Amino acid sequence: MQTTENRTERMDCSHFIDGSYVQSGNGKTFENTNPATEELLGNVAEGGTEEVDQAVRAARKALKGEWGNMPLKKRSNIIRKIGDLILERQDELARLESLDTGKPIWLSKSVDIDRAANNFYFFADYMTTVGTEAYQQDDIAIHYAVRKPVGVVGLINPWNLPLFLMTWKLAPALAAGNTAVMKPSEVTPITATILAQICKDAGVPDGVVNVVHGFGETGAALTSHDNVDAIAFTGETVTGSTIMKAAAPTLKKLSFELGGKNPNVIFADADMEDVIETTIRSSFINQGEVCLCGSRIYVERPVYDEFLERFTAKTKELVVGDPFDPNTNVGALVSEEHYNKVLSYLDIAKEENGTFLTGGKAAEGFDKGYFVEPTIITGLGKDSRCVREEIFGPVVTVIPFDTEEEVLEQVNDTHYGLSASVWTGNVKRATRFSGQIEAGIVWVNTWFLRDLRTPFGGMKHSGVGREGGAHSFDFYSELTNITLKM
Ligand code: NAD
Ligand code: 6OD
Repeated sequence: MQTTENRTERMDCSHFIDGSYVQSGNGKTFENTNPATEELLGNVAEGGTEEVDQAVRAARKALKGEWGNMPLKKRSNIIRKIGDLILERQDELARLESLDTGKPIWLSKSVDIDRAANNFYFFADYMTTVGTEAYQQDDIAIHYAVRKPVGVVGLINPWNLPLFLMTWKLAPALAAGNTAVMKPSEVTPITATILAQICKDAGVPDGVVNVVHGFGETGAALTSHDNVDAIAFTGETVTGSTIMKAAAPTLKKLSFELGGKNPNVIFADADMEDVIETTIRSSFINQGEVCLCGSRIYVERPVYDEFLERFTAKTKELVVGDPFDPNTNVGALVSEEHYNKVLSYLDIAKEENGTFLTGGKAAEGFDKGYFVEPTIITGLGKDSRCVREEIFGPVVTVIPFDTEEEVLEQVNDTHYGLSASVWTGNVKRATRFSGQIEAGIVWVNTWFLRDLRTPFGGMKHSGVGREGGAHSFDFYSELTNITLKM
């Protein structure tokens, strides 16, 4: 592969416990590789129950210390400062995020790192405005609620948007006064390691923010730990189910953002220019590794041919390549394991007699790295595995429809319920149709347009609870209702 700059940089990752970087007690590490070059990026400390326990003890102690008693304004200023320091280090963080994930550098910079900073800015402001409830009961009593942190929270995250998603949990957790133990994905450990130091540099006291690296077993040590009060998890649906079982004996508070198989529904009266431009993004951005990507595309029959022709032409223009080349649209998939999973679905589509309008194979011209061509498949029925299962790669299926009723049935015929996009110029239909979709998020004539105050999350097998604004804040808070008899 041609590269645009020297990327032989190495970054070893240690745990961060009680304000210091530490190795595992038994010295265990694992290797982290660059998915675009297959070169070693560094060694990562592999934590077990011992390191998780140390981090939880540090977090518990820190709750009772300065952090637990810090005036609101001071805590808000520290949280804002974390956002500032992220932006100060934006180029470095973007570079490391792209090395670790394989995503294009322009995307890391403009979306991942920018949003990571904004997560802190948003909650630094939000925490200074939020109130609680109070009720006057005639002349009998006043009831009012007092907000407290939940305590020690475990934050477990996936590899697709590593810093973006970790900060989406850490920012509200800190804003609500909690202390945290973060468990980043073993596939992308780098930026969380740096985030811990950034928090310290911003003035977060030792023990408030901790990182323990490792695989699923490390996460499991956190979910079953009896001194952890809540777990916020983003990842696969089956992992969510395992965590729910593991957390049951200690009755932890749980928030889950899980998998999706999101539909895009395109009616004939939609603005086709806008549809094509946005559908290219919603299909292939971040190599299709965004939980909100619209991987099932339904198109009303009168515009089916036009859509396919224009969408195929635009997809063929996408450049698959070096994440550090500014012209790259689609980088490398995150790991060999994930690459093999995505390729296995392309084999399934062939067995199911799908027609490939683009792609259908690993991208050519790369001796190393996990590159897959953006792939459009038609001719698959509603029971096809490629239409029903989450592939989480640059692969979409396109299916025509004739009536609103018929497409609604297909849209909702899934265990998933994360998001959907509806494209129509008819406001009445937009309102009627979007209200009937079984998903936590529906975008009309757009995709992934975010306002951090809105409820974010999935229904059915796509999640438990909502994040965003008041929803995050409530998850990371406990309320005590106090009744004052008059
Ligand atoms: P994953 O479930 O395999 O891993 C996620 C995290 O959980 C990792 O840190 C992993 O080490 C940890 N983990 C694994 N087993 C565990 C266990 N038994 N106990 C505790 N922790 C455990 O997911 P992934 O492959 O890293 O990420 C891709 C998935 O994430 C996709 O399904 C995608 O849809 C989903 N996702 C959802 C959202 C959302 O907002 N709904 C956002 C991003 C990604
Ligand atoms: O925008 C967000 O807040 C969010 N959590 C996005 C998740 C994207 C999943 O890949």
